[in-house]
Amino acid sequence: GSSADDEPISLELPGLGMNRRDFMKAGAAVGTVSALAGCASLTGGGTNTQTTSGDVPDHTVAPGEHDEYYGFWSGGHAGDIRIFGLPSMRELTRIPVFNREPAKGYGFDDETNAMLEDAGGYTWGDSHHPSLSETDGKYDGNYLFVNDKANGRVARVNLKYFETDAITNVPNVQAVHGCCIQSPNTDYLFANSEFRTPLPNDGRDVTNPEKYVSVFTAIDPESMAVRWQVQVDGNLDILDTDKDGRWAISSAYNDEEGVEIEEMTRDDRDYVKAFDVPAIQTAVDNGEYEEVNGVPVVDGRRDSLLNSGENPIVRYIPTPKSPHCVEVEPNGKYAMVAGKLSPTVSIIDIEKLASEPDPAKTIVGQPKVGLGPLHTTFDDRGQAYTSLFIDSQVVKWDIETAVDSPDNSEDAILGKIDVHYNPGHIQAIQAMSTEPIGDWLVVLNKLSKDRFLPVGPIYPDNDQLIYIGNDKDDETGGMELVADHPVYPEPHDAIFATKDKIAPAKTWDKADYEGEKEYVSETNSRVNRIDDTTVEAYASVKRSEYGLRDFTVKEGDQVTLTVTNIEGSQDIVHGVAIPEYDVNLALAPQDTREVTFRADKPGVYWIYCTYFCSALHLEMRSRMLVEPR
Ligand code: CUK
Ligand code: CUA
Repeated sequence: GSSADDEPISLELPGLGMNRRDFMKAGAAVGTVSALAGCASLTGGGTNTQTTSGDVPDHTVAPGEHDEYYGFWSGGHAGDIRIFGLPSMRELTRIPVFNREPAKGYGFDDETNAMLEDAGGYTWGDSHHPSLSETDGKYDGNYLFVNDKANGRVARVNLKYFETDAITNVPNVQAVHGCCIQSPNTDYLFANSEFRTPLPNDGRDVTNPEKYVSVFTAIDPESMAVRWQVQVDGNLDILDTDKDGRWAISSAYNDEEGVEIEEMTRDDRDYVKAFDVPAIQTAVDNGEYEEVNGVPVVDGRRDSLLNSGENPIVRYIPTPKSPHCVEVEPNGKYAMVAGKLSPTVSIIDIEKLASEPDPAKTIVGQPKVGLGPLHTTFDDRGQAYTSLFIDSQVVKWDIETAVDSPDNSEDAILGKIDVHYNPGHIQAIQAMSTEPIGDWLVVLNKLSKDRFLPVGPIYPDNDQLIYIGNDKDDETGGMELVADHPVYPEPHDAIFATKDKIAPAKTWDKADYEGEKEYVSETNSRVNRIDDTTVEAYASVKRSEYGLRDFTVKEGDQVTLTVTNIEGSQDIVHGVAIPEYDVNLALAPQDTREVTFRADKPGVYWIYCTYFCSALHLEMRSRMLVEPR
């Protein structure tokens, strides 16, 4: 056709005054940097030529049947988590995290509103990296954690209720990007601040970029309190941990500590940071830190006292320029650092982090995988799958062969498959735990271009399902593209667990809020006037009535409405909507919510239920009568 896609796009990166020799020097293929910016030119107009063969299991799930796996997607700057069933890829629900969300009443009741306000009061977040809690290296189904890149926060989702129950606004950071729990027992939640800022960022040193720092943060996953931080050289990026509770390994860029792109890409090396968690803990216990905004900050810069001895607290491992991600394979033996600007993956031997005095020698393999490697995932057979952003492909490779082959060799490559288009994260079932399954893989493509009906100039992403259960000696190594799935902008990452690992409640357990909120029974629905301007109203709700048929307040009263859904049956949800008062509660069975507002508009306000709950749903009504003063 003659669409804009087919027209050549300049390979120059606007504003980047680098010449081609600089790219080469940076260990990148010619034009790689500009291709990352103007990638549309390199994806081709390719159509899907791979078809599925007979030995791929049916990914569709029959009516009434369940999926095998839970998938937890980050929503990117939508700020939420989305739950998909795999392999059908049906979206099951969304969990609002950093975003207020009316369908679930999140941010509308007093408790969730206060949580969002206490966490900074921002109206949005940018969730990238979901991480499931583990016990003994296996997903335990208790919690999911996720970062907010935009506002430097981390949040916890309680998987009993599939609801966000804590958000921590991390001090001393800007742009929390890398975020993951510490394997194997979730002793810490770790978070990387990507952007370098003065420490503290209170107006000092704004014009002294050499004083900006990036910090690694350890958070207690139960209290969600920040325990300690480590400041380092360069910009921290994405991270993963080993499987033994010792090392947290972060990708990093801008070792030059520049503030403009030319400065950030001047040298030919960057340094992955491997944090020795027990050693940092010891330094904190010994008081070897500076307290900043109430947090002990340990100095992990390359030339610091704690790093200059024989047992540095942070190891600086040289890699090609500007790597993207770190992923540790399920055995915990190797950490894979995808090269991004370099067409390689650097393989770090985790055991060598403690024993090898020369950090460069902890890299035991560097297979050449293709252009723009961003993320790597794993099956249960010692094979890795890396997304190639520029090549718009997934490459399958053999880990031990890559370790045994000379650097930059292609010996380990088992096959490549085209994806559509420009993949970011890639994830196989349970690949982040010690129990990978090795059947399905999802590749999260940043562009969908021609794959779906056009929906205006902001396109959906395209998450593609690939079957990896058949190892074959063919062009793709047996990988088969099975399905395209449009997704609302803009998931970055996903994590998948077998369905037996996740056990959500069907109704609320009122013991979980006893002492904090009153369970309002039908007979205890009432209105209490506390003083001249304060009213508390308590109402039960069931099909098809509220415990209060009406209640009267005076203009200007502060009203706190407490409502309990007294239903015992699963899936019978009721709502409390008050027109013109911006009140919107959603109540699962046995749940109680409170909302406080000022009744500043006299008149009659019909309270109605937002969830269609019975044949008399429309008649299910109450009235708030606001009398003029
Ligand atoms: S980052 Cu987005 S594609 Cu935030 Cu995990 Cu790599
Ligand atoms: Cu309750 Cu509709």
